[in-house]
Amino acid sequence: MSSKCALLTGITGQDGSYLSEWLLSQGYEVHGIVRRVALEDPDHRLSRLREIRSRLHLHAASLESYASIHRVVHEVQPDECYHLAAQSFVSYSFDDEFSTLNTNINGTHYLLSAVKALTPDCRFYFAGSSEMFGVAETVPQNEDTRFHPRSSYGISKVAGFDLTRNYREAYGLYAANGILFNHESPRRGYEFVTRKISSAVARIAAGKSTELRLGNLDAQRDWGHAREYVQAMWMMLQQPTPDDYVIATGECHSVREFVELAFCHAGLDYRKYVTTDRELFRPAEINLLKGDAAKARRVLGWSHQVKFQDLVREMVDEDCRALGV
Ligand code: G4F
Repeated sequence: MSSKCALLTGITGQDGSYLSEWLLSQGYEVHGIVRRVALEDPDHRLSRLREIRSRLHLHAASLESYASIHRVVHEVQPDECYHLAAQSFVSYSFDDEFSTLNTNINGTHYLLSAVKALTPDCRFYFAGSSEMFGVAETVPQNEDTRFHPRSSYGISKVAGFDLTRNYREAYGLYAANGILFNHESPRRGYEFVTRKISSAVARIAAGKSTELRLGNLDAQRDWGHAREYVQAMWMMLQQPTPDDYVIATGECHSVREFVELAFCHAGLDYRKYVTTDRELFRPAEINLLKGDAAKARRVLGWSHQVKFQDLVREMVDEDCRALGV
């Protein structure tokens, strides 16, 4: 067992909560940066951390303030830093490009800069994304595929990726980039399509709703289980040298397939309930993302175990259970 100390941004989110559980199970002291409002409204904003809250050290700070990030890094003196926080909803990034770019790029820059100044031996993980590939030239995408992002969110992630690699190359920081494809779970936020679907299925099955409005049903994504993906983040920081890794299942499915399976699992025919709404289509869509995680398999020994069908069923079951269906 280790007695290392880890600092997480985005600890209240899906990935942050699973990663915290994993790190605690490995004997880490786990610290997280949260917004002050989260500490004032713990029932709502810290709900994913409910079971482990008493074992965590939470620090109020803002990724928009270098001074506050500097203060927390100075206090915590982490051995490992996992930078997960971001404005991560792609659709929203079309509504407010400025805040997405400012928060995501500056937040990464501030954290890297504070780690370099205060704890240069700290190992740093950046949560890159398959959204960086955008309209990719090749399928599947791996670490050598050129980036062509299609949203300010994707652009901000490319900038974070480049900053992280630059701190590795220029200052010798142990800094690794994960290029994670979509990863879901019952803890996924309701704004993302998988949880929007699973929660709607539960509401319809419970008789509380009769309709689900969606955008592009033909988009295809490579969906894995978040619990497994956070372990890959940790594995990246346990290697002798820092590097960048694609984490994916290598399978892709359309939104329509997700919908069909989710409704079918609850004994419902999706065609009776699902309508498409042009308003929910994105100004620039990514039609197909499929990852090649061969390098992660070879170097990290990581591979996904949870199958697409099981992921969909778990999400629907959890949402139905919460409504007593
Ligand atoms: O669930 P989504 O919103 O996820 P998206 O845009 O692929 O991004 C997610 O995964 C990335 C890779 O890991 C992350 F970097 C990012 O932060 C986020 O976690 O949309 C998936 C697909 C899109 O093609 C979208 O157009 O579903 C399509 N879609 C169709 N109808 C919808 C809807 N998406 C949402 N959110 N809501 C809809 O009604």
